[in-house]
Amino acid sequence: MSSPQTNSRFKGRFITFEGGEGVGKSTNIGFAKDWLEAHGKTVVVTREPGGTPIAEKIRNDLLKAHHEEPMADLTELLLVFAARAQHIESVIRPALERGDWVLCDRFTDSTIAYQGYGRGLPLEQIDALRKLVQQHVSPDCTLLLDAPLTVGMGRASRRAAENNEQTDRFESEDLAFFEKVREGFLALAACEPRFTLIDASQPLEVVQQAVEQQLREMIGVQS
Ligand code: Z5A
Repeated sequence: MSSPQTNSRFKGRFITFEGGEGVGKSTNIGFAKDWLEAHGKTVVVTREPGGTPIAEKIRNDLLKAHHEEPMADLTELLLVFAARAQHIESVIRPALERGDWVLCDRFTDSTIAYQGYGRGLPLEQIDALRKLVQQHVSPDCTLLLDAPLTVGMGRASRRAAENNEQTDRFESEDLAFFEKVREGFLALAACEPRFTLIDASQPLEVVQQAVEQQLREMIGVQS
Protein backbone atom coordinates (compact mmCIF):
# COMPACT_ATOMS: atom_id res chain seq x y z
CA MET A 1 0.00 0.00 0.00
CA SER A 2 1.35 3.46 -0.89
CA SER A 3 2.32 5.95 1.80
CA PRO A 4 -0.05 8.92 2.05
CA GLN A 5 1.18 12.33 0.90
CA THR A 6 -0.21 15.66 1.99
CA ASN A 7 -1.31 18.77 0.18
CA SER A 8 0.84 20.87 2.49
CA ARG A 9 -0.65 24.19 1.35
CA PHE A 10 -3.96 23.34 2.99
CA LYS A 11 -5.09 22.43 6.49
CA GLY A 12 -7.58 19.93 5.08
CA ARG A 13 -7.10 16.66 3.22
CA PHE A 14 -8.27 15.79 -0.27
CA ILE A 15 -9.10 12.16 -1.08
CA THR A 16 -10.40 11.05 -4.46
CA PHE A 17 -12.15 7.79 -5.31
CA GLU A 18 -11.64 6.54 -8.84
CA GLY A 19 -12.49 3.56 -10.98
CA GLY A 20 -14.92 2.32 -13.60
CA GLU A 21 -18.65 2.15 -13.47
CA GLY A 22 -20.22 0.29 -10.56
CA VAL A 23 -16.97 -0.56 -8.74
CA GLY A 24 -18.30 0.91 -5.48
CA LYS A 25 -17.04 4.49 -5.34
CA SER A 26 -20.23 5.99 -3.86
CA THR A 27 -20.66 3.10 -1.42
CA ASN A 28 -17.10 3.42 -0.10
CA ILE A 29 -17.24 7.20 0.08
CA GLY A 30 -20.24 6.80 2.40
CA PHE A 31 -18.22 4.37 4.52
CA ALA A 32 -15.18 6.70 4.59
CA LYS A 33 -17.32 9.68 5.58
CA ASP A 34 -18.84 7.81 8.54
CA TRP A 35 -15.44 6.51 9.63
CA LEU A 36 -13.74 9.92 9.46
CA GLU A 37 -16.62 11.65 11.27
CA ALA A 38 -16.42 9.02 14.00
CA HIS A 39 -12.76 10.03 14.33
CA GLY A 40 -13.62 13.71 14.75
CA LYS A 41 -13.11 15.00 11.22
CA THR A 42 -15.38 17.40 9.35
CA VAL A 43 -16.07 15.83 5.98
CA VAL A 44 -17.30 17.24 2.68
CA VAL A 45 -18.57 14.65 0.20
CA THR A 46 -18.74 15.76 -3.39
CA ARG A 47 -18.52 14.42 -6.93
CA GLU A 48 -17.38 15.12 -10.47
CA PRO A 49 -18.55 16.16 -12.87
CA GLY A 50 -20.73 18.25 -10.58
CA GLY A 51 -20.65 19.29 -6.95
CA THR A 52 -22.01 22.84 -7.43
CA PRO A 53 -25.15 24.13 -9.16
CA ILE A 54 -23.24 25.33 -12.24
CA ALA A 55 -21.11 22.18 -12.44
CA GLU A 56 -24.22 19.98 -12.03
CA LYS A 57 -25.77 21.73 -15.06
CA ILE A 58 -22.64 20.90 -17.05
CA ARG A 59 -22.87 17.31 -15.74
CA ASN A 60 -26.41 17.03 -17.12
CA ASP A 61 -25.17 18.00 -20.58
CA LEU A 62 -22.19 15.65 -20.36
CA LEU A 63 -24.30 12.65 -19.35
CA LYS A 64 -27.41 13.37 -21.44
CA ALA A 65 -27.83 10.37 -23.73
CA HIS A 66 -29.09 12.27 -26.80
CA HIS A 67 -28.18 15.73 -28.06
CA GLU A 68 -29.27 17.42 -31.28
CA GLU A 69 -25.74 16.78 -32.59
CA PRO A 70 -22.92 14.48 -31.46
CA MET A 71 -20.75 16.02 -28.74
CA ALA A 72 -17.19 16.51 -30.02
CA ASP A 73 -14.48 14.90 -27.86
CA LEU A 74 -12.77 18.26 -27.33
CA THR A 75 -16.06 19.81 -26.21
CA GLU A 76 -16.46 16.97 -23.71
CA LEU A 77 -12.95 17.57 -22.37
CA LEU A 78 -13.46 21.32 -21.99
CA LEU A 79 -16.83 20.85 -20.31
CA VAL A 80 -15.30 18.45 -17.78
CA PHE A 81 -12.64 21.02 -16.93
CA ALA A 82 -15.13 23.92 -16.89
CA ALA A 83 -17.17 22.01 -14.30
CA ARG A 84 -13.97 21.26 -12.36
CA ALA A 85 -12.89 24.92 -12.31
CA GLN A 86 -16.22 25.89 -10.74
CA HIS A 87 -16.10 22.97 -8.32
CA ILE A 88 -12.60 23.79 -7.10
CA GLU A 89 -13.38 27.47 -6.72
CA SER A 90 -16.74 27.06 -4.94
CA VAL A 91 -16.34 23.84 -2.95
CA ILE A 92 -12.98 22.08 -2.85
CA ARG A 93 -10.52 24.90 -2.17
CA PRO A 94 -12.68 26.61 0.51
CA ALA A 95 -13.17 23.27 2.28
CA LEU A 96 -9.44 22.50 2.25
CA GLU A 97 -8.68 26.00 3.54
CA ARG A 98 -11.15 25.46 6.41
CA GLY A 99 -9.35 22.24 7.32
CA ASP A 100 -12.10 19.85 6.19
CA TRP A 101 -11.59 16.44 4.66
CA VAL A 102 -12.88 16.41 1.08
CA LEU A 103 -14.00 13.06 -0.35
CA CYS A 104 -14.55 13.39 -4.08
CA ASP A 105 -16.20 10.80 -6.33
CA ARG A 106 -13.92 11.06 -9.42
CA PHE A 107 -11.50 13.88 -10.30
CA THR A 108 -8.84 14.53 -12.96
CA ASP A 109 -7.69 10.90 -13.07
CA SER A 110 -11.10 10.15 -14.59
CA THR A 111 -10.39 12.74 -17.29
CA ILE A 112 -7.06 11.09 -18.08
CA ALA A 113 -8.73 7.66 -18.14
CA TYR A 114 -11.94 8.54 -20.07
CA GLN A 115 -10.98 11.47 -22.31
CA GLY A 116 -7.29 10.52 -22.61
CA TYR A 117 -7.16 6.71 -22.77
CA GLY A 118 -10.82 6.18 -23.72
CA ARG A 119 -11.38 8.91 -26.34
CA GLY A 120 -7.73 9.13 -27.37
CA LEU A 121 -7.25 12.86 -26.70
CA PRO A 122 -3.57 13.86 -26.22
CA LEU A 123 -2.44 13.45 -22.61
CA GLU A 124 -0.27 16.60 -22.90
CA GLN A 125 -3.40 18.69 -23.63
CA ILE A 126 -5.12 17.21 -20.59
CA ASP A 127 -2.07 17.93 -18.47
CA ALA A 128 -2.01 21.55 -19.65
CA LEU A 129 -5.67 21.96 -18.66
CA ARG A 130 -5.01 20.21 -15.34
CA LYS A 131 -2.31 22.76 -14.48
CA LEU A 132 -4.48 25.70 -15.56
CA VAL A 133 -7.57 24.58 -13.64
CA GLN A 134 -6.16 22.89 -10.54
CA GLN A 135 -3.17 25.11 -9.79
CA HIS A 136 -2.25 23.99 -6.24
CA VAL A 137 -5.26 21.75 -5.62
CA SER A 138 -4.43 18.07 -6.06
CA PRO A 139 -5.41 14.91 -4.21
CA ASP A 140 -3.38 13.85 -1.17
CA CYS A 141 -4.49 10.31 -1.79
CA THR A 142 -6.45 8.48 -4.48
CA LEU A 143 -8.20 5.18 -3.86
CA LEU A 144 -8.51 3.32 -7.14
CA LEU A 145 -11.24 0.70 -6.93
CA ASP A 146 -10.46 -1.77 -9.66
CA ALA A 147 -12.50 -4.71 -10.87
CA PRO A 148 -13.00 -6.58 -14.14
CA LEU A 149 -15.58 -4.81 -16.33
CA THR A 150 -18.09 -7.61 -15.95
CA VAL A 151 -18.11 -7.14 -12.16
CA GLY A 152 -18.60 -3.35 -12.12
CA MET A 153 -21.07 -3.31 -14.99
CA GLY A 154 -23.05 -6.16 -13.50
CA ARG A 155 -23.39 -4.29 -10.20
CA ALA A 156 -24.27 -1.03 -11.95
CA SER A 157 -26.93 -2.63 -14.10
CA ARG A 158 -28.51 -4.40 -11.10
CA ARG A 159 -28.62 -1.07 -9.24
CA ALA A 160 -30.03 0.68 -12.35
CA ALA A 161 -32.78 -1.93 -12.68
CA GLU A 162 -33.70 -1.59 -8.99
CA ASN A 163 -33.84 2.23 -9.17
CA ASN A 164 -35.22 2.51 -12.72
CA GLU A 165 -32.18 4.59 -13.83
CA GLN A 166 -31.75 5.63 -17.49
CA THR A 167 -28.60 4.78 -19.49
CA ASP A 168 -26.33 7.83 -19.84
CA ARG A 169 -24.05 8.85 -22.74
CA PHE A 170 -20.97 7.13 -21.30
CA GLU A 171 -22.75 3.91 -20.42
CA SER A 172 -23.67 3.40 -24.07
CA GLU A 173 -19.99 3.14 -25.09
CA ASP A 174 -18.68 -0.28 -26.14
CA LEU A 175 -16.56 -2.66 -24.05
CA ALA A 176 -13.33 -1.71 -25.87
CA PHE A 177 -13.78 1.89 -24.64
CA PHE A 178 -14.12 0.75 -21.02
CA GLU A 179 -11.12 -1.60 -21.35
CA LYS A 180 -9.02 1.41 -22.42
CA VAL A 181 -10.39 3.44 -19.49
CA ARG A 182 -9.42 0.69 -17.04
CA GLU A 183 -5.97 0.43 -18.61
CA GLY A 184 -5.62 4.20 -18.11
CA PHE A 185 -6.47 4.05 -14.41
CA LEU A 186 -4.06 1.15 -13.85
CA ALA A 187 -1.28 2.98 -15.72
CA LEU A 188 -1.76 6.02 -13.48
CA ALA A 189 -1.78 3.92 -10.32
CA ALA A 190 1.44 2.21 -11.39
CA CYS A 191 3.38 5.47 -11.63
CA GLU A 192 1.89 7.84 -9.05
CA PRO A 193 2.63 7.15 -5.36
CA ARG A 194 -0.54 8.90 -4.13
CA PHE A 195 -2.58 5.92 -5.42
CA THR A 196 -3.80 2.99 -3.38
CA LEU A 197 -5.05 0.20 -5.60
CA ILE A 198 -7.91 -1.82 -4.12
CA ASP A 199 -9.36 -4.99 -5.62
CA ALA A 200 -13.03 -3.98 -5.74
CA SER A 201 -14.22 -7.41 -6.83
CA GLN A 202 -13.79 -8.61 -3.23
CA PRO A 203 -16.70 -8.67 -0.78
CA LEU A 204 -17.66 -5.20 0.46
CA GLU A 205 -16.34 -5.82 4.02
CA VAL A 206 -12.87 -6.65 2.61
CA VAL A 207 -12.87 -3.56 0.37
CA GLN A 208 -13.90 -1.42 3.34
CA GLN A 209 -11.07 -2.84 5.45
CA ALA A 210 -8.63 -1.62 2.78
CA VAL A 211 -10.29 1.82 2.72
CA GLU A 212 -10.16 2.00 6.53
CA GLN A 213 -6.48 1.02 6.54
CA GLN A 214 -5.67 3.93 4.24
CA LEU A 215 -7.68 6.37 6.38
CA ARG A 216 -5.93 5.12 9.54
CA GLU A 217 -2.56 5.82 7.94
CA MET A 218 -3.68 9.30 6.97
CA ILE A 219 -4.87 10.30 10.41
CA GLY A 220 -2.14 8.37 12.21
CA VAL A 221 -4.37 5.98 14.17
CA GLN A 222 -3.23 2.39 14.80
CA SER A 223 -5.62 -0.51 14.16
N1 Z5A B 1 -16.40 11.26 -16.48
C1 Z5A B 1 -15.51 11.56 -17.50
O1 Z5A B 1 -15.67 11.07 -18.61
N2 Z5A B 1 -14.47 12.40 -17.25
C2 Z5A B 1 -14.26 12.97 -16.05
O2 Z5A B 1 -13.31 13.73 -15.88
C3 Z5A B 1 -15.19 12.66 -14.98
C4 Z5A B 1 -16.24 11.80 -15.24
C5 Z5A B 1 -15.00 13.27 -13.64
C6 Z5A B 1 -20.33 9.79 -14.55
O3 Z5A B 1 -19.69 9.17 -13.50
C7 Z5A B 1 -19.53 9.65 -15.82
O4 Z5A B 1 -18.66 10.77 -16.00
C8 Z5A B 1 -18.63 8.45 -15.84
C9 Z5A B 1 -17.28 8.94 -16.36
C10 Z5A B 1 -17.52 10.36 -16.76
N3 Z5A B 1 -19.21 7.50 -16.71
N4 Z5A B 1 -19.11 6.29 -16.70
N5 Z5A B 1 -19.23 5.18 -16.91
P1 Z5A B 1 -20.44 8.65 -12.20
O5 Z5A B 1 -19.35 8.52 -11.18
O6 Z5A B 1 -21.58 9.47 -11.86
O7 Z5A B 1 -21.03 7.23 -12.64
P2 Z5A B 1 -20.39 5.82 -12.48
O8 Z5A B 1 -18.96 5.69 -12.53
O9 Z5A B 1 -21.11 5.08 -13.52
O10 Z5A B 1 -20.65 5.46 -10.99
P3 Z5A B 1 -21.67 4.52 -10.39
O11 Z5A B 1 -22.39 3.64 -11.37
O12 Z5A B 1 -22.52 5.40 -9.53
O13 Z5A B 1 -20.79 3.49 -9.60
P4 Z5A B 1 -20.05 3.51 -8.19
O14 Z5A B 1 -20.34 4.74 -7.42
O15 Z5A B 1 -18.65 3.18 -8.44
O16 Z5A B 1 -20.71 2.26 -7.48
P5 Z5A B 1 -21.78 2.17 -6.27
O17 Z5A B 1 -23.03 2.88 -6.64
O18 Z5A B 1 -21.11 2.48 -5.01
O19 Z5A B 1 -22.02 0.59 -6.29
C11 Z5A B 1 -22.74 -0.01 -7.33
C12 Z5A B 1 -23.57 -1.18 -6.75
O20 Z5A B 1 -22.68 -2.22 -6.32
C13 Z5A B 1 -24.39 -0.80 -5.52
O21 Z5A B 1 -25.59 -1.48 -5.58
C14 Z5A B 1 -23.53 -1.29 -4.34
O22 Z5A B 1 -24.31 -1.63 -3.24
C15 Z5A B 1 -22.86 -2.50 -4.94
N6 Z5A B 1 -21.50 -2.78 -4.41
C16 Z5A B 1 -20.52 -1.88 -4.18
N7 Z5A B 1 -19.40 -2.51 -3.76
C17 Z5A B 1 -19.70 -3.83 -3.71
C18 Z5A B 1 -18.93 -5.00 -3.35
N8 Z5A B 1 -17.65 -4.94 -2.98
N9 Z5A B 1 -19.53 -6.19 -3.46
C19 Z5A B 1 -20.83 -6.28 -3.86
N10 Z5A B 1 -21.61 -5.22 -4.21
C20 Z5A B 1 -21.03 -4.01 -4.14
